[in-house]
Amino acid sequence: MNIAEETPRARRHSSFGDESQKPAASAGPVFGMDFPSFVKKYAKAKVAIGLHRNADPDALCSGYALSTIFPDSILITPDDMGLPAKSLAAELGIKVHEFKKTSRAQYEGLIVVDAGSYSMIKEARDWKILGLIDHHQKSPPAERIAAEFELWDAASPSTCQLVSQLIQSPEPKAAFALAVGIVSDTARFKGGNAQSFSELARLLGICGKSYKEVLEWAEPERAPEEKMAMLSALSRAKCVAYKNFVIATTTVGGNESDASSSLSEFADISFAASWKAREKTTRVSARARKNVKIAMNEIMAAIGKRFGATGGGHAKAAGANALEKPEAVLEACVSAVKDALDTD
Ligand SMILES: [Mn+2]
Repeated sequence: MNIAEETPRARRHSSFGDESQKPAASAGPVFGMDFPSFVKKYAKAKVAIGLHRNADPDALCSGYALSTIFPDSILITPDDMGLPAKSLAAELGIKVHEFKKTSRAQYEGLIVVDAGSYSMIKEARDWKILGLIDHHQKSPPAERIAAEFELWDAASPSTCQLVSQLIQSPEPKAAFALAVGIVSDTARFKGGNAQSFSELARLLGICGKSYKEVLEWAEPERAPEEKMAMLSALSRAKCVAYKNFVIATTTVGGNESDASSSLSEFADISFAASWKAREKTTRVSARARKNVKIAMNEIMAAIGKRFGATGGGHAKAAGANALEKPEAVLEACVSAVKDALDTD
């Protein structure tokens, strides 16, 4: 499923003053041992830091920043990273290994970032899980990854923000990477909170880079053919109005996450689906604008389950896999939204 690359948008519509001002030292709910003890325990160990499949800048950058405090660590991923993460890794000279080419026996264990569910990183099932830092909604217990050290905070707009709050003095390159991850995963602050701004300001001070430079890597220009594909997906979109909400759907050859994001610039709720012929699976990506109260991760979990697979993510950005053709899945998504709006 593509939930890992789903970018949370505005999480809540707050009036002044109701946004909790956590001190920088507190990075949210910690389970198991505390972070300093965790770092101390594995400081000299050979560890792997696992990124979810189709890694995005939030996964890459939080993993990279973490790797700077575990000197004998590698970054490891199930498959090809997404294009924005891939070009950023090339720019910063970050080496990322593949699970299938890595001998597990050589490592003490795995620290998972930006994923809390085995459905986002199924290769982790074979590993001893040492640590977990994530901001996705909790997945069902059977899919949930448990670790010795867990920092799990679904209220955090990005994993990079959590890691930034953990690491008091990141190296300049790690600070730049974390800044890119924060801007990218908040969809340029649509999903940010007060700490997103304070951490970003701090990180810019450390890395000495401009916001413009960070933005260029957080939201890289697409290739012309990608832009063409996206515009044609938008022109094929079907829209329905229901109870004052506009629901839009479209099918794409890939990049369903980008397509549903683009649709949601105007539609209140959007779905983009692509057919993965090899897996005989539809991958669907969902978005909701800030005025929508229903949680898309719940809709996607139900769709995944209904069509023999899984789904989840964030309230405003979620995704699912479904063992059914895109048209039927999109139809089910629209009905699920209507049902949810009926009971809302
Ligand atoms: Mn993330």
